[in-house]
This record gives sequence, C-alpha cells and structure tokens, in this order.
Amino acid sequence: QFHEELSAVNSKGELEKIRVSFLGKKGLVTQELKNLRNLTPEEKKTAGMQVNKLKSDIEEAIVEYQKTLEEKEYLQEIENAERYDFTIPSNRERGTLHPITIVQKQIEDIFKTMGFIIEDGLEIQTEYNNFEAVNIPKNHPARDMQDTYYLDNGQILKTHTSAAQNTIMRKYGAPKKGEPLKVLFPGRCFRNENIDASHENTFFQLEGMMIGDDISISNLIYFMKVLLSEVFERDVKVRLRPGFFPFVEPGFELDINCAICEGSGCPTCKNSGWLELLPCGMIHPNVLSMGGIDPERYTGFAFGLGLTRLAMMKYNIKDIRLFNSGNLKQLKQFTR
Ligand code: FA5
Repeated sequence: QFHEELSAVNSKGELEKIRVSFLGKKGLVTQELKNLRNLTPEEKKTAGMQVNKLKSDIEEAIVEYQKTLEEKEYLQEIENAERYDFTIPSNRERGTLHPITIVQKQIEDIFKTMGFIIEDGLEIQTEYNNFEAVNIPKNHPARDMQDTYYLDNGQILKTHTSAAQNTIMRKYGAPKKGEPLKVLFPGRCFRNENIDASHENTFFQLEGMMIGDDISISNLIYFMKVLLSEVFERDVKVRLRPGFFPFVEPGFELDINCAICEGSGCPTCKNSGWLELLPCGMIHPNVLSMGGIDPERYTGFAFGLGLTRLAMMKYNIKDIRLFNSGNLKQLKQFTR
C-alpha cells in the first residue's frame, strides 16, 4: 500500500502526508507497533522484527523519495529559467553620450595617437591663472572681451581653457630635446553672455599646446588640418585671418564655413557664411616665461577650439541652447 501511494506523490507536501499516515502518531505502522502488546511473547518477537523492518524501510524510502523530488524541482527550475529567450532584444532604454562628449572623445583619440597628453583644468580658477598668467594684466582691455563670473571668495569661473596653461607648463617643465610637450586640455567655460543661437553662458572649449625646439606656424597649421578633417570626415573649408589674443603672437582666427546656412536669415552665422571656431597662435614669450619655460630657447603654439560650436557644425545643430536643454529626445540621437 505504501509503495503504491508513494508512486503517486509529486510534491514534498504530499510526501509529508504519506509519512504522517504511516509513521505519525496515528499512522498505520505506529498502530501496528501499538498492537504488538496484544500478542504473546513468542509472536511479539517475530512480528516486532517485521514491523520494525517495515518502519525503517518506509523511513528509508521516504528519504530517498525526498531526494528524487528535490532533484525534479531543481530540473524544473532550470527548465523554467530556460523559457526566457535571451536573444529577444531588451526593451530597456540605454543611455547615450552627450554629443559634446562624443566629439571631445573623438578629438582626444586623434591627438592621443599623435602623442598628446590629456589634462583636466579646474573650473574654479584664480584671476591670476585665468588672466595674468596668460599675459592679460589687470585693467587690460582684453578682459572686457570675457564677461567674467566672480565668486564671493574672489575666485572666478574660468572664462577660457587657457586658464590651465600656466599650471600645465609648471607641471611638466621645460621639454627635453626632441621631446616637445604636447598637451590637450578640454573643459567647461563660463561667460556672462547675452545668450543667442550661437552664444551660451556655459560652453566647452578644447585647448591644445605644443612647446619644444623649433615649433613653428607650420606645425600649428598641420595639427589644425588633421583635427578638422578627422572630425568632419571630409575636407572642410576654413579661412585663417589675423586675430588678437594677448597670449599669442602672432595670433590667428580660424573660421569654418557655416554648415547650417540655409540662404538668408541664418541665425548661427548671422549670414556671414563663416563661424569663428578655432583661435590659435604662437605662444607669447611672456606666457612661456611665466610658466617657467625659457622663451629664448623654446617656442610653441596654442589653440582654443570652440568645442560646443564644433559639435553644432558636425551635427547640424542650429541652436546652441539645445546642448544644455536636457532635451533627451533630441540629444540621444547622436551616436558617433
Ligand atoms: C579664447 O577663449 C582663447 N582662450 C582661445 C585661444 C587659445 C586663442 C589659445 C589662442 C591660443 P575666444 O574668446 O575667441 O578665445 O573663444 C574661443 C572659442 O570659444 C570661440 O571661437 C568660440 O568657438 C567659442 N566661444 C566663445 N564664446 C562662446 C560662447 N559664449 N558660447 C559658445 N562658444 C563660445
């Protein structure tokens, strides 16, 4: 009877019921054991042995069956898990990089392959680093070009990445012969601007510097060309015109032709067809001196790319305000 009932058991619960019905206080086997007292000593001996054997056989069979059930459960679990089809595409939203980050990383990769070190500049700066150390003395008219956010403690939000030039020159010191110092330092800049389609109060620049023996304007032009053709993956029209920055001499403005222009009324370039993108020049001897580098012995170039504007041109974004808008629907469409 026990084996017949056992073979129909499918769960631990059912197994427990059978155990109780045979071995429990009122169970059949327990009952048989109790019945032994009604027998003669002779009968008790043989019957006692039989009932005890029956009891231990049943106990053993239950333990065995328990193991079988556990194994079955385990296999069932695996089977259930395998019902998930891991090849079905996930419907979870994946994050994307901000378009400015994408372009920044792309330029960093290009310059890393050309031996440039990537540095990070502070966003909160001293007036000295932002201005004096790059040859913009107090009361110099050039300070008016950059409406500055002053903090209560007398420090400022950096108005350009050039604020890191002095710290970087001091960190690496004079270059060794044949090993020019090549550094790239992207960063967020802040200016108290009137905001429009091409001006933000918070925007990114990406600055580069190369200092060594005999660095000339041709080195500068070479690196600028590589930079632009790699980013745009095509030949881009540029124009170079003289530009004034107190920290370079000579200085240039490199403009890129406006990719957004749709005939008249272009808000991005104000119909000029050109967008100011990449000011650059040969580092002023005063700036080298202040950085602890001998201007009689070394020369160098620096450029200060408008990274946010470059991203506008690359992705055909008409209004700079999109970048800080937090409009994910628009921002996440850029992947490379
Ligand atoms: C400078 O900030 C210089 N420090 C660049 C430089 C570095 C020159 C090294 C020479 C050598 P400028 O103020 O022109 O220069 O700004 C550089 C670029 O930042 C501009 O060409 C423009 O692309 C971008 N830019 C400036 N102001 C804004 C703004 N309000 N919003 C968006 N981009 C801006």
